[in-house]
Amino acid sequence: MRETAHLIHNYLRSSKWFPHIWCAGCGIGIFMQALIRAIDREGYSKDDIVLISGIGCSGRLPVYVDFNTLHTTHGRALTFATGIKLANPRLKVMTVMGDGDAVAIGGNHFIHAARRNVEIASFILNNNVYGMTGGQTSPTTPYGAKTASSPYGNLEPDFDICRLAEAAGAAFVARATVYHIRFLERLIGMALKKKGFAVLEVIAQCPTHARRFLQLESPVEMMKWQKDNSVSVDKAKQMSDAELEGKTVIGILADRERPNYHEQYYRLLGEKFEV
Ligand SMILES: Cc1ncc(C[n+]2csc(CCOP(=O)(O)OP(=O)(O)O)c2C)c(N)n1
Ligand code: SF4
Ligand SMILES: [Mg+2]
Repeated sequence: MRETAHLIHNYLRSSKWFPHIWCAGCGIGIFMQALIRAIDREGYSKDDIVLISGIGCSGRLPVYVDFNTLHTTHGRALTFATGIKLANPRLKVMTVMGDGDAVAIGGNHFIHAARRNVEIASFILNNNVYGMTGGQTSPTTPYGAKTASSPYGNLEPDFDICRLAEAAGAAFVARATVYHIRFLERLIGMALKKKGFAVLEVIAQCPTHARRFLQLESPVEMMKWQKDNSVSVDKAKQMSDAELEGKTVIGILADRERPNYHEQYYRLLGEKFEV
């Protein structure tokens, strides 16, 4: 394990952009630490990696890390990422998106990036809410939750991001929480190495907005909830639907080989135009 000082010096724009904007106890910083550690452990050169985000609290992450970075428009991280991967396939392309960013406004881009199997490691920080804009309902807000935009209770059923990704064709689909940080780090490493569209949903608490409707006392309680309510994929296979109610299944949910988009694209270019 590399020293913390080395990680801070090497990977954070600490003299330029800090202090960061995140609230005390937010899960996004924990993910950022796991991402940096995973990148360092896998030995990627900073020049060979690109991190792209949309807009949101999670979308702010590329501002703080010293890779090639792009902070784009809400819901469009995957469109920029697809263009970058096609223009320069040698780059390791990653996105970080919020739940709203990825599957509300960006939902169509998400489905089609999975269908095309573009080689992007896609990290979705699911805090069950629109954090940045003041706590509105997102597609992963629980049914019945009282939020800024559903003061009498959310009438929409919530969405399973991983099931959507798997059905749409993603080559790698996994889920982790920020509580299980070492496990999270390993899954980030696996997503980075996948030669296709890799989706890692990360359950990350928003203590400022989601804490109230999840009826939890503090960021610590939110992380304790992640610990107490998570079950591994293997354990989940032994459990009934009733036993799985309210649980978060963590681990690898899909891992398969499919032709990826940029390799097919360059093969076609070579055949037709001798590029
Ligand atoms: C086209 C467009 N529509 C709406 C917004 C306003 N907006 C900014 S962030 C956001 C939602 C953020 O929620 P999420 O993606 O879950 O990220 P979080 O802040 O929770 O990390 C919205 C609606 C915008 N910036 N651009
Ligand atoms: S509003 Fe929520 S998601 Fe945004 S920084 Fe604060 S705690 Fe984190
Ligand atoms: Mg969110």
